[in-house]
Amino acid sequence: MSLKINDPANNASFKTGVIAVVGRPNVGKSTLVNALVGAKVSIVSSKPQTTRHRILGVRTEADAQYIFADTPGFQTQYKSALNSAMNRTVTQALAEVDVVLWLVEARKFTAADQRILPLLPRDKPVVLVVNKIDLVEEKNKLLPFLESMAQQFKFAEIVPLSAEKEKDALRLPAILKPYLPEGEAWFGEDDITDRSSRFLAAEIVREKVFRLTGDEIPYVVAVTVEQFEEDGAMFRIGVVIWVDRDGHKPIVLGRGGEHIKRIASEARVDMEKLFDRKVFLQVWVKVKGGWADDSRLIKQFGYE
Ligand SMILES: Nc1nc2c(ncn2[C@@H]2O[C@H](COP(=O)(O)OP(=O)(O)OP(=O)(O)O)[C@@H](O)[C@H]2O)c(=O)[nH]1
Ligand SMILES: [Mg+2]
Repeated sequence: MSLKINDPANNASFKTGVIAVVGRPNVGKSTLVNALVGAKVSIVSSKPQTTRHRILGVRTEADAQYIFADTPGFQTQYKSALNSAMNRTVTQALAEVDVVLWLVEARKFTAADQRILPLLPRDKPVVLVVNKIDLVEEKNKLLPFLESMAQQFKFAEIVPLSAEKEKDALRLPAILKPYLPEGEAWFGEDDITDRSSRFLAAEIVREKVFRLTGDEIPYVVAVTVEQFEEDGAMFRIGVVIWVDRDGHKPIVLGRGGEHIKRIASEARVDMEKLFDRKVFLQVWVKVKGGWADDSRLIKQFGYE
């Protein structure tokens, strides 16, 4: 059966709402949004502070449209212009939505999680998602954790799950639906994000840098798209990986360019999957000193 999201007969009961997904870095926000959308609209890595923008991921069902706002992990430990911009993105997202999903990790409630509590709105439903329950070996330890979380705030719902298990994550829409306001769909039934293919291409490259380089490099890297052209049935894409210092460049390139080749080839495979067409990808590495502390460059690189 095809969806008729703008059919007036349906509109009386159609629900559309924006759901902010917030939490400290690395709790699994982007993993969850991707599972709910059914495609990779937001990049994921095992390193904290992977997400730098608010990215909308859209899920459309026969009688509801869920607009999930993935956000950067909120953190107050390190101060830079980039981190302040990321935190502003989180507080703005919280102000503009209908429902808040707050993610914490099962049995790992830290000081960084604690600092999110005062940001939670009192006048909107807040759903607590306790993620990564697959990592809790003794399941009987989960209940006391859920009980202690329930003491912290008046949550609308508490949902333990594993975002990496699609079936588990897909319990959420039905739980959220009662909290969405009635209204027409904002996005077309095939739309999955508000972000352009250009933006997604840059993010895919940034994900590979996060995954394939050591601890320091991901945080001194920004990615811009210099070329994005249709060439017959394929896309020709050229991106620049900006690093902070001359010394970072050889690390990103690797010996004999080994590293950058791997970043480019893994990124190309992901792009071809997401865009469903052949991609010719070129990647350059350039130096722009101090960009993460320069609010002008932060804007230029698209971190508003
Ligand atoms: N074991 C397990 N790992 C998970 C689960 N969900 C996410 N992860 C892992 O947790 C790490 C962080 O996931 P992300 O989705 O990037 O987390 P995030 O909250 O978006 O992180 P930032 O964007 O940095 O704030 C990745 O290595 C994921 O594979 C889960 O349910 N179980
Ligand atoms: Mg993320």
